[in-house]
Amino acid sequence: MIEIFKILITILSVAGVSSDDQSATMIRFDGNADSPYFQGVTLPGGVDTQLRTDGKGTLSARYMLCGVDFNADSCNVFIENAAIDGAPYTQPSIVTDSRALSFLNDGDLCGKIANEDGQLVIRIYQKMVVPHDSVRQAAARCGRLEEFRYDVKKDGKKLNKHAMVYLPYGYNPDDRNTKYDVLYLMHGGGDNVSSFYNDHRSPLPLVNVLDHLIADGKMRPIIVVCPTFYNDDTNIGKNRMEDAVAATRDFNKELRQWLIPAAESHYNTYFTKKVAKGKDAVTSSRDHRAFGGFSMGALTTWFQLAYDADAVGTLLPLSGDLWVYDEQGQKQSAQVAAQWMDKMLEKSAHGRDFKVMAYTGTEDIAGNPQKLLVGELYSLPSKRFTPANMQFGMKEGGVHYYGDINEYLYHCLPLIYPAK
Ligand code: FER
Repeated sequence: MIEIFKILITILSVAGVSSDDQSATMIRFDGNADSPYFQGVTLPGGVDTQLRTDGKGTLSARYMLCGVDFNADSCNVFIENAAIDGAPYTQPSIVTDSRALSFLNDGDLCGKIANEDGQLVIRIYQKMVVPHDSVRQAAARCGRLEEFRYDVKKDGKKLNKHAMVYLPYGYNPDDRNTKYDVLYLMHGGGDNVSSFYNDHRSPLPLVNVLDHLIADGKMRPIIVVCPTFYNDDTNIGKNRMEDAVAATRDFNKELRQWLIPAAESHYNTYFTKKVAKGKDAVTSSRDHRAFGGFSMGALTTWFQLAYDADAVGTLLPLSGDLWVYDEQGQKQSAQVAAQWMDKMLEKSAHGRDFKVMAYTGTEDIAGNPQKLLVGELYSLPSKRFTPANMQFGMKEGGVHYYGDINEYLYHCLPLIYPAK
């Protein structure tokens, strides 16, 4: 669920009437909305009508918000928020003249009413797309996985490393004119180049997600490259944190210098070494490249954005926050991490020109840390991160493993790679 509105409610008056078996209550209220998507207040006239017939209760709150959206455009938002007694979520309907928020007019929405220390809070969410059960089975037309090997020079040592590559159904290596966007996906601590595709713990292999989305015309075919921040596979099952953090921080260098030139010359992609004088080949093709990862791979992704936003246009940190340390090796707060990111991006030619699609789960160990980080990024005075370049979703009940992570990819890949 993607939180769009957070509205603090102040009750103005309550009027009620009852008969033997029915009751009606009308609650007039004011609301104050403040979220990265919209800031504003209710216009006079907001009322919640609660009806009770034969012990069954319904409520319907109707109100008009007036304010500004994340593009700083003035707009009105009409909300009808309906619920039945005992249901965990409300059913909102929205009418707005905001262009930035126009996705809400026919959006798949839900809402939640909470009482937080005596303050009534209404939240309205956009639902994330959930794969149908059939996606858990193999598709009729399948892409294929193959190992890709490439050379790296690191710390004065020559290494031959591997990545696991997904090639979509119909990919023809000889057809150099049909080019594909490339998504790099980095595994979590102690995992390896195959973890996204077919982790033994995951009921939803990424291969199925990709095959189905492509076959159903929900996204265009892409190439997925799963590398490793480790030097080899001897770390499988072991997650030595100090080693992993350094490796995730440095991976952007390997990506730019070794992996992109090797993989994207070998496969049919938009990367070409023939670029105009003064232009850089990796940067020139960044709009056709995305980088994402799970957990320590999400950390790799945040570091990728911070150190080399010029190399990738889209970033998918999945269940992981950003670890920034002080000189004593103490992990810093989300606020300090966000400020560090802001400073790093200040130096980049693409420091505002990126898309972050960040997702996690409410039961995920990275859930709260990532939510805090995203909140701090949205709150930066530089306004570098807004809903225009960063989406953040949280799956109710989502946990820290590839089954849920691949669901987040099912939600966001069609947004990044709409079918042509
Ligand atoms: C996080 C929570 C957990 C995170 C990483 C982890 C980078 C990784 C845990 C592990 O590998 O054991 O927020 O962000």
